Amino acid sequence: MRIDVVSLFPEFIAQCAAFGVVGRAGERGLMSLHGWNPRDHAEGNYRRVDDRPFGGGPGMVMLIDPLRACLRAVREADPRPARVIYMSPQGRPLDQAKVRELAACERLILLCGRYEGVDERLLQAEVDEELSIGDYVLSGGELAAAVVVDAVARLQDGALNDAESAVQDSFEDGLLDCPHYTRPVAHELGVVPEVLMSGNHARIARWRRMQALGRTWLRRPDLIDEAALTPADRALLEAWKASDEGVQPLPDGHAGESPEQAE
Ligand code: 4FV
Repeated sequence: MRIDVVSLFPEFIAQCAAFGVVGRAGERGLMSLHGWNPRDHAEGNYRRVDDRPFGGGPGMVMLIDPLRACLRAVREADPRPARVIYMSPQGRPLDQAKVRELAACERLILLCGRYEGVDERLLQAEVDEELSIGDYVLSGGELAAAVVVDAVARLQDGALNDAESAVQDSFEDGLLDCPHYTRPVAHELGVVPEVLMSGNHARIARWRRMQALGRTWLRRPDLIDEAALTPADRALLEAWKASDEGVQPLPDGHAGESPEQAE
């Protein structure tokens, strides 16, 4: 997979992608990452890349031509067709399903905005889709692009060692992940659940599924509604709710009251 990132700070992404799984994906030739600075494609002595917004208001807007010339150079750098993605709060929320889709692409071009954003005409002419990493405002699209690079890199075949396999990822099956434990078995902070020491893989898988269902129901009920739960899942979830883990934490400030009183 090839990823080209258009940014006023291309070294930012290069740094982000130099470590861990992403770094290794690059070393293993599973992904190549290329940074492009639109200022290198700007005209004039000042090589402007932004200007004041029409209609007034604060901040600056990124100019069309430096970005257009830069994108032309990026496209010409490799004959493979690329999907152009603009990272912005106006984009579709990024989720694991979209990450899986992008990870299957041969080539991505990630466009990072700065200032108030990019002239809309450039977006209409050059961008295939807009993606957001969350409902908050960053100072630039680079962090969002780095999130995409990391999330798709680790899904490249061979990027993860089997120990790190993506199969058990959160959201892989639309649920949150189960809790994880490692040595020591007994610690002043608590003891590892006995089932995980049982060696009974069926019981362990069942416990992990129940935990994933319960935590998702408790923390992200929206995901439970979307998840295609089997009758067995529903039974596991009811068992979890009935267990002491399923007891609803009292809302803050209601310590000592019974759940009824707290309502
Ligand atoms: C953003 C987000 C984001 C908005 C103005 C860059 C900034 C500045 N990108 N998900 N949230 N972008 O805040 O993707 O140009």
